[in-house]
Amino acid sequence: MARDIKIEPYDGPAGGWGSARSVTEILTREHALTSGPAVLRVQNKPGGVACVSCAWAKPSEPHLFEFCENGAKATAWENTSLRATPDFFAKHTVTELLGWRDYDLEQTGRLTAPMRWDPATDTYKEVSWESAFEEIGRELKALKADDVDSVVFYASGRASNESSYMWQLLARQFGNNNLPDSSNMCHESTSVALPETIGMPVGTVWLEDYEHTDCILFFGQNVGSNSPRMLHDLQHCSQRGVPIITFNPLKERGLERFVNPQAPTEMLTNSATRISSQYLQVKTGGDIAAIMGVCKALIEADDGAVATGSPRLIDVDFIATHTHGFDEFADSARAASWDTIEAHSGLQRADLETVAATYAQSKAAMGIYGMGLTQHRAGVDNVKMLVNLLLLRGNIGKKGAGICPVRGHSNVQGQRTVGITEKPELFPLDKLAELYHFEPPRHKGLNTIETCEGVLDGSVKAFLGLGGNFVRAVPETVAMEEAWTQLRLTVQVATKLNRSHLVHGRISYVLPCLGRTEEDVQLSGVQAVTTEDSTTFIHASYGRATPASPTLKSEPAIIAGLALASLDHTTVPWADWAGDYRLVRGAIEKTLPEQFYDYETRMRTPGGFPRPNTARERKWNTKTGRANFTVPASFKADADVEVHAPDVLQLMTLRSNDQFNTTVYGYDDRFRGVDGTRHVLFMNRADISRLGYADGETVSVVTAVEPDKPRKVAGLRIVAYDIPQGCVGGYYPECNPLIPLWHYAEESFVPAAKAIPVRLER
Ligand SMILES: Nc1nc2c(c(=O)[nH]1)N[C@H]1C(S)=C(S)[C@@H](COP(=O)(O)OP(=O)(O)OC[C@H]3O[C@@H](n4cnc5c(=O)[nH]c(N)nc54)[C@H](O)[C@@H]3O)O[C@H]1N2
Ligand SMILES: Nc1nc2c(c(=O)[nH]1)N[C@H]1C(S)=C(S)[C@@H](COP(=O)(O)OP(=O)(O)OC[C@H]3O[C@@H](n4cnc5c(=O)[nH]c(N)nc54)[C@H](O)[C@@H]3O)O[C@H]1N2
Ligand SMILES: [Mo]
Repeated sequence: MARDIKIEPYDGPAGGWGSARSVTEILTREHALTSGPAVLRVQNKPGGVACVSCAWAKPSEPHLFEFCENGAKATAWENTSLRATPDFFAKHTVTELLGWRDYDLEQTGRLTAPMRWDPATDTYKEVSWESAFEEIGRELKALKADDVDSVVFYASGRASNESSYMWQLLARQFGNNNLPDSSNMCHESTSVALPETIGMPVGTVWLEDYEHTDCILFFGQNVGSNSPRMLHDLQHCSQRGVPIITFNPLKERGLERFVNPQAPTEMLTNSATRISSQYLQVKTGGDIAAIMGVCKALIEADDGAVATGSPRLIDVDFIATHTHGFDEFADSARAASWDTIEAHSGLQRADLETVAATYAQSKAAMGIYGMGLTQHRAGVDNVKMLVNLLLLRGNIGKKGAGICPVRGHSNVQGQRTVGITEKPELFPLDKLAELYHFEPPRHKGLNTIETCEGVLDGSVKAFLGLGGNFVRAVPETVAMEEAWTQLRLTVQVATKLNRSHLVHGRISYVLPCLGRTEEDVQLSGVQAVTTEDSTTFIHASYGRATPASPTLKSEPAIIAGLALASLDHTTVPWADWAGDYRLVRGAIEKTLPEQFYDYETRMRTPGGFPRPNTARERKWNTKTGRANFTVPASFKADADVEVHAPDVLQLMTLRSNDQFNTTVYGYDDRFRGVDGTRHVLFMNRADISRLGYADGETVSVVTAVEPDKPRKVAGLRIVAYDIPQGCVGGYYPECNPLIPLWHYAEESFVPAAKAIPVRLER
């Protein structure tokens, strides 16, 4: 469907009538007007479906409609009545489909039958489940005999705890820890930074803390598009007069103002609530400097208080009792020059001092963040720097305070909890040995970057994906796609067709599965699954919709089929588990009793049950036994790859309001005023004229490092935008060909998707 391109500033709020209209539009387009609303009524409610979109908390006392515009889109996307049947695949060769846009591929609808790529006709052809399992099993056995580490078991963060537990066990019984997951491209910087500093890999904020906080520091997360239900919590805070201080290069509408589409008076009077009280358009990669500025202002004001005998501005008791490394950190803040801070952050000293003054008056502050902090070369230091700021005033382990990483996929956090990790030390392998009588592999597995490297150098020979769209989500698209076709085996468990199914290996299967919104009936009856949200609460989810096709299998059934076909000796009752997920939960409970005791009962608690969280209790599982202040290696998150040339700009790759990761729902990024295209480059007016371009002109963007390796995206239209000078923005995944594979966060291996040095070309 060709659409006119319209680019004009959007002056409406987040939410409001625009959001209500958008929900109706997608239900209509997906032909889901009959099935969609029934699911939406129970979405995120006790006894209902946990939304398949973001991981934001599900309250124990839900709103009448506990879903947002984008949650509704995700539901409609899954409950579409469109179908990609074997007939469809008979009519289109894979080579032809490779020319289609991401949007058009998924718009073909739900996959209905297991399929194998047929080299003779270059099409996907329907096969029986039995023959699929049989051949995949045979291949996996052969690969194992050759090199057990040549097979990768990727998981995208949507799969339930039950599927994920089975998936990790499949990999480990196969013989490796090659369990990369979408988290490797996402919040892995959090999972590295928080254990070192506060001794927990996850955030410490619970939903109830939003009722008690009196200061919010908000970094690099686009709440209006990516976790819109959180706007309700922010709105309540704002209405209570809580300052919300935002650091973001872009003025994201959801962080400016919001009309609750579920509040009739707000809708009728169009009365929006302001969200941010202070908005700082930090340069991309400038957060370490910005936070250092706030810390410096606070510490120096506190030094002044000491000198005059006034009340202290930092929490001296907390620092003395609970932390380590304060003196060194404080000295580094005192030594930092305002010139450097201003240059790297792009912010003014006076504004950062205002932030410090507001923060100094608060009793319970929280730090919230997303990909704007994690997806940088120094993504780990970014997160650690936010911890420093919170520790200065004792804001961890206090009601209304804490650190709140906003997770991405709806169960990405739960997957890690139940064992999807390439780091063997993070999971009780001894327990697995004891429960299932096998020797689990103890050597480190491959993460996402290492998997890509392995595909490029030929050491990875087979890729099994539990959901996701790996090839499209990773950096270095061109080289990756080329190498991908050399894989001996690719197996993708999926709900809809995507590019990773088309850039396939020599033997290739696409195995269609039920989605979480669908009713899942197995031998023992209707099944529930569980997921963990961003605030560490775990809840049950019950699918409601009629499955898209009777041929679909559930993820647990597919994993059981793969396991039985590929493992020679296994004491795991795979088939029983697939027939009754209570048995899987029982197994999870036995593996992790402290977290999952009484699982079957507690999962029904309205709002879910929390995992134990030591940092919340001010018990520090760190090397020092305390919460650690740390000194950042550099003030700029991507300093080591900076290219100092006047025509080089820092590109951040972003999500629109009309996509879920690589799934493109449509071409309307309403809040940013872009309709009808995703091929845009947001650019500061001064940069446009300084470099001799014009608003609306079409350009190519090339990566400004390694000129011998041309990385280029053509056909981007310049959109003059309110963005700091020197920074430009484009959409993910279209801009992924520009990211070198080695451009990742050093400790966490998260691709640095938010600061890529680029140049424009005509
Ligand atoms: N509807 C919808 N919901 C989603 C998703 C989706 O695609 N669509 N994706 C899900 C997933 S997997 C994830 S991980 C999350 C992602 O949700 P976000 O964390 O919001 O991710 P992005 O859209 O990449 O946006 C990052 C934000 O950081 C800002 N930013 C960029 N660079 C910097 C920087 O250097 N510093 C600061 N302070 N800010 C910066 C950008 O302007 C943008 O507002 O959302 C989840 N929810
Ligand atoms: N440049 C750039 N790159 C990025 C990012 C960025 O901000 N910029 N963000 C990164 C982040 S945060 C993430 S999380 C990754 C996302 O990477 P992935 O998680 O790999 O990608 P998704 O787009 O979420 O995967 C979508 C596909 O999942 C399948 N699917 C949907 N629902 C189900 C289900 O219930 N079961 C199964 N089996 N399959 C299902 C569908 O076939 C769909 O096509 O991308 C990363 N890549
Ligand atoms: Mo993510």
